[in-house]
Amino acid sequence: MAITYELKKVCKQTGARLGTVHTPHGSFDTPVFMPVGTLATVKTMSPEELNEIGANIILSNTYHLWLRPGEDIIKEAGGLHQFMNWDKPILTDSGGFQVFSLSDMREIKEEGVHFRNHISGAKLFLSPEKAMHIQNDLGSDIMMAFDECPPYPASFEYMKKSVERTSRWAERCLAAHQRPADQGLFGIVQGGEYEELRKQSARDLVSLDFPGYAIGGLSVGEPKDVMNNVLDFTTHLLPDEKPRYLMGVGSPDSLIDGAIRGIDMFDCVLPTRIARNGTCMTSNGRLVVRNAKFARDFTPIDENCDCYTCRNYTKAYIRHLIKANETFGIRLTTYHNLYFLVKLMEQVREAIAEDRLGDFREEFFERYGFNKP
Ligand code: PRF
Ligand code: ZN
Repeated sequence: MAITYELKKVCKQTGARLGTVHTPHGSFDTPVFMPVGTLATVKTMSPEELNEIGANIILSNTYHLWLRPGEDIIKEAGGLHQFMNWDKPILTDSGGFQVFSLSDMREIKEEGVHFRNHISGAKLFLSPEKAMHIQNDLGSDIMMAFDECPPYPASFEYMKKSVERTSRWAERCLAAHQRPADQGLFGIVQGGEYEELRKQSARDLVSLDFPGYAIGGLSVGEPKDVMNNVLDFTTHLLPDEKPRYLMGVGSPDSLIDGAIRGIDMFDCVLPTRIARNGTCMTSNGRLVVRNAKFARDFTPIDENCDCYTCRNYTKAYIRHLIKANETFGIRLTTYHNLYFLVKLMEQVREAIAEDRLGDFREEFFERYGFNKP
């Protein structure tokens, strides 16, 4: 099996899991946050810098790499790892979600999805078989099944039809997968906020015996307590001996609350996206370094951070760079934000090891300002 999960310990205070996922390109400890490298690069970060901050797995996207430069070119380069000079694990999303969030005029059929290219406007078609073929060519360590992620809110009737189609698509993905020996394929549980449908989706997918499972269809506009509630009744439907991945979630509070509900893997564009407009995650909450009040602030972004950015540069300098559109500014904020989340997950793993993730959550939320009304 390409992907194996080792459950090392369960936090006595919260039930969070400490583990390790093994892949053909090495192992990573969980819970983990995966930086997003949509177009075969984590925007502004070199692979050396990703190594330096302690990132041990990154995510990339089938949809974007299929359109540009094309999976044939990446295959010819020797696969995505070689193409981008990253030799640690890579997870690729299937394109399912991106088709629904980025494209115009999509039409969902049993066979697959017809839509228009968000760059050129050309007519395109993506199906379970095609998503598997592209991901086999990319050579990612973890591939995702081709699913439908319905918008929030969706009616029970629509969601039921969608979940059933996603289960049929998952079966087609397994049948089309050409490299099960060195690429692990994860199934994606859907079902929106409906407990009955999450149960149905989990039952269908677990019976297909994937090496890991994702929970999709969350962080699509629903309130946080809806997401936490869905996790409360969904994670325990999944086998203990397989990794669980919550897709598209990356705010610090949701990472901690997800880990407490038994999630092992997370990804999100949030830290890198907000970094590019000058917003930083710090131990005292979000900080907008572009803000005029930092024009003469010669202290680091986060006094409690020992990253390259915080050891060497001031808010005043970074603010100046970003306001002047100097690319070094967004490199510094991106580096800091990713370091912040990677370190946060290290602290979460340490707290699980010592059975005190509940205490850690309280302290973190207090400092970060989540407990304020
Ligand atoms: N499905 C897939 N990718 C995703 C999602 C999903 O539901 C989400 C939902 N937040 C993010 N990325 N395939
Ligand atoms: Zn820093």
